[in-house]
Amino acid sequence: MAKRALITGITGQDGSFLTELLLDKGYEVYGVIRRSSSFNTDRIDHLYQDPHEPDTRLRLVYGDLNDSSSLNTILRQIKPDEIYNLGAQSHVRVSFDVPEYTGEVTGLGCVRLLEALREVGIQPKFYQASSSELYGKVLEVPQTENTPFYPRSPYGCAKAYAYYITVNYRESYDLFACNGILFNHESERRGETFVSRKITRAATRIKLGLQNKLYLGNLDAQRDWGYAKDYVEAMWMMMQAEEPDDYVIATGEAHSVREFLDESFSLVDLDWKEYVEEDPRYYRPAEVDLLLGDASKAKRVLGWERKVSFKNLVRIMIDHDLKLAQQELAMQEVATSALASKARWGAS
Ligand code: NAP
Ligand code: G4F
Repeated sequence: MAKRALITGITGQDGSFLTELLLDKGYEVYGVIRRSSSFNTDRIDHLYQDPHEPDTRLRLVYGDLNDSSSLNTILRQIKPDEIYNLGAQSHVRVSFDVPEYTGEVTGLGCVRLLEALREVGIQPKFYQASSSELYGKVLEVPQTENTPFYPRSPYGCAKAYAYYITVNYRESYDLFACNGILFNHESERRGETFVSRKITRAATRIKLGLQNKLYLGNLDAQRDWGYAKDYVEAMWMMMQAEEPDDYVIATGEAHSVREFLDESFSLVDLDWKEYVEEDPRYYRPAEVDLLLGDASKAKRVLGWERKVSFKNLVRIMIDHDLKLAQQELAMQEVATSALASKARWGAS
């Protein structure tokens, strides 16, 4: 019988790649989606809306990490073999604006799900999307599974709660529960307000004359950036290991926002210094200056290694966003010529 996976955060970047991976491996995938006033399933539409070959192994259910009763109902009905808790208010800057809400979803959401498991009386494997933001003002470089945490944002603090409650349920209830401490990972599906995608969208739009300027915050921050597809593979590998454990997933290379700009703009033959302005609106009350991970445990125990380099990651994102900008330009041209012909007919 096919294994059943339940994913919270299925509409996000990682949720969409993980769904593809699990369907490829023969799983039935259930995704928790939130009711929203506009469509929020763009990243997975290609998987369940193909009229020629709709994948009936993917099913979406309404629920919310802030709503215990929905989580109880979902677990009772689905009884999954594996749960991937990827749902979160995941934007660090925004977490300073909505700290309480971030605590609810990103922190308490995890224990709501864990408690729902106990109430329903099932023992699925459990993956918690932990984050390198736990290290915050880093106490050691590079960061490993043993580096103490020092979160620097409401998001980081909420993730710290979720990390420890996952460890606690593993130890208290003999649950197969893992924390993947993932460093930044990006892709062509990354949300457009995260710095990597903000840069690749802007570089390609500026190239085609669709945008003039790019406003950014701290250009000196350094991150260990990998490709999201490689990282969802690590999630799955953790869940297939003999013992539940916590793992750092990272590339072992740090690059600054400035370097991300260099790499992106050079791929479209532009000099970013002519277009980028620093805007204090994007500064954070407390910044995380440097994140650099050591994933040797994941390599040793799971055999996990990243496949996509920093340069290739930026290239994948630029190639994708260039096509997007070309489509945007073509649509603008169609709209302009329709307006022009309307004006001509109107004048005659
Ligand atoms: P993302 O693109 O922001 O996706 C977040 C997902 O969470 C979306 O599907 C969102 O649904 C869902 N969500 C938000 N609030 C929810 C709620 N109240 N109940 C249920 N679902 C809710 O994030 P991502 O980059 O894929 O990251 C996945 C997870 O890994 C997150 O927990 C993130 O914090 C963590 N993480 C990410 C990185 C990274 O570099 N990407 C690194 C370490 C850890 P809507 O589409 O409806 O908003
Ligand atoms: O792209 P970012 O917003 O990612 P950040 O804060 O590192 O968080 C991401 O990675 C975490 C893993 O470490 C995840 F847990 C989290 O969910 C999220 O996916 O910002 C990266 C850096 C920061 O130092 C920020 O100050 O870029 C700097 N930055 C400079 N200008 C900017 C901007 N960040 C954003 N979002 N927008 C800017 O205009």
